Amino acid sequence: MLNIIIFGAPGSGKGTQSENLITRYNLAHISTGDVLRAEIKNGTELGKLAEEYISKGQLVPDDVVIGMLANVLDSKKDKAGVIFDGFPRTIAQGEALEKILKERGEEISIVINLDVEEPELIDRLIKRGQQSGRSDDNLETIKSRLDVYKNQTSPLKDHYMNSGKLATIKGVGTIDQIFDLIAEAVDKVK
Ligand code: B4P
Repeated sequence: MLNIIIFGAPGSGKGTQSENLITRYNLAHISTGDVLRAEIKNGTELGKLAEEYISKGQLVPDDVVIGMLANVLDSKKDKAGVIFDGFPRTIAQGEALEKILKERGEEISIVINLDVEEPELIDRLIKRGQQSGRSDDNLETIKSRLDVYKNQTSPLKDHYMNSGKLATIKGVGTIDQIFDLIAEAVDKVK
C-alpha cells in the first residue's frame, strides 16, 4: 500500500496536489478539512463543535479528529493506498496514525512537505476566500492558522525527517511543475 502524507502550511497546495496524486496513483483521499467542512454543512453535532475551532483558525481537538479517521479509513479499502491531506497536524495525531497503520500491517511510505513562504501563503488564501467564501480564509483567521502551523504542526517535520520519510519540495511555480517534483519523489518509494 502506498500511504502518502501531504504536509505543509495552510495554502501550501495540499488539497490542490492531492487531486493530482489521486489520479496518477489510484489513491483514496482523506482530507480532514473536507470531512470537517462536510460535517459543518450537514449541521451534525461534530460539525457544530468543529465550526467553533475552524472559524477561529484553531485546530479541532485531537481526540475528535483521530476518532473520525479510523471510520474514514475503513471506507477506503479498495484503493492502491491513501493520501492523508491535512492529517496529521500534531505530534499526537502523528503517533495515532502510525498506530492505526501498524495494526493494519502498513506504514507511511513518504511525507511530502510543500515549502512555501508566508507572504505567498497569505496571498493565496485571501484570493481563495474572495472566490469560495470559506469562513477561515480572512486575514485575521489566516494569521492564527499560520501561528498554529508553526507551533503545533511544523514540529512533525523533525519527526519525519528523523525517520527518513520527509521529502521537502518547493511549492512555488505552476501546479504541474510542482506535481512533477512530487511524482519524482513518490516514484522512488513506490
Ligand atoms: P484544511 O482544509 O486542511 O485547509 P488548508 O490548510 O487551508 O489547506 P488546503 O488544502 O485547503 O489549501 P491548499 O493548500 O491546497 O484545514 C482547514 C481547517 O480545518 C484547519 O485550519 C483546522 O481548523 C481544521 N482541521 C483540518 N484538519 C485538521 C486536523 N487534522 N486536526 C485538527 N484540525 C483540523 O490551497 C490553497 C490555495 O492556494 C487554493 O486556492 C489553491 O488554488 C492555491 N494554490 C495551490 N497551489 C498553488 C500554486 N502552485 N500557485 C498558486 N496558487 C496555488
